[in-house]
Amino acid sequence: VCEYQGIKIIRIIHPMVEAGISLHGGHLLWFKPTGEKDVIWLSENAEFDLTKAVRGGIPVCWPWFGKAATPSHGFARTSEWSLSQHRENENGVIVTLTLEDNQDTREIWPHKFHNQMTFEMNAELNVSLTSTNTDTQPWSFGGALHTYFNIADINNVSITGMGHDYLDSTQMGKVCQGSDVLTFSAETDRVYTHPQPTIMIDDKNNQRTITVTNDGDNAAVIWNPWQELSINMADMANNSFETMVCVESTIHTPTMELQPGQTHTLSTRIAVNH
Ligand code: TA6
Repeated sequence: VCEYQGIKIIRIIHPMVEAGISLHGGHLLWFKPTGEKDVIWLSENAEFDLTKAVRGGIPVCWPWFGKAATPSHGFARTSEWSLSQHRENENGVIVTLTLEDNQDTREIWPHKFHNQMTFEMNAELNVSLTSTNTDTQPWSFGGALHTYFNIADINNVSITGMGHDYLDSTQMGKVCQGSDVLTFSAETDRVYTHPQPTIMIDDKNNQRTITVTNDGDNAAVIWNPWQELSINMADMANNSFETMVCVESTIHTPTMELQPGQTHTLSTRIAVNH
């Protein structure tokens, strides 16, 4: 564990993989299988500040997605998580972090919970968020594993497996129909409501595809801010939208209800193929 601007980061160096996980936000910051380019994008202008979410990596949006309430994307991504377990052998590394309700979280969201993030890292990355209702009343939640992927050039990337039906967040959630193969030429911010279990990012200029297999979700979000929005974001360099795309394992609408003692796991598995 090292510390950077007050943020504790677990650095993983293993023959199969290098990775970094921040306790602030329970946030994976980088992931690089040996011999591969970075799979996850981290903004060169990322701000490491305990009051904000880091731009890039895999922010944990919970217990809601987007602007459903304040703060945007929930409080998990700006909360301090605890390291609960670390195991490694020749097959890879597993790190688990936990976050439970405390006075700060109950002021924002008045429920008791136990969350566990599990990061299994080898040539692949398997990230899961297991939420348990430790309260005496049921509660509902949404959220996302808001993964930022590192790509060579957004102008030469295509994505399949998102399904057809989506809500367009750039048009106030208008219901739209898309095509099988998705390419990018402008700001894109969409909630796909019937994604396939496996989504493929064809990163042509890197001569690789990334497969994203989500589970426990009911939607897949895709996001690229394009130039104008990036210019307006202090933690993103003006042209860095060209090398990132978010594909997110998401619980959108309807949100998920958990009875006392009940558990739910939201996950994303990420693999690189040549
Ligand atoms: O998942 C897409 C999205 O909700 C976009 O609307 C965009 O705002 C993005 O997430 C980033 O949100 P943030 O709060 O991290 O700036």
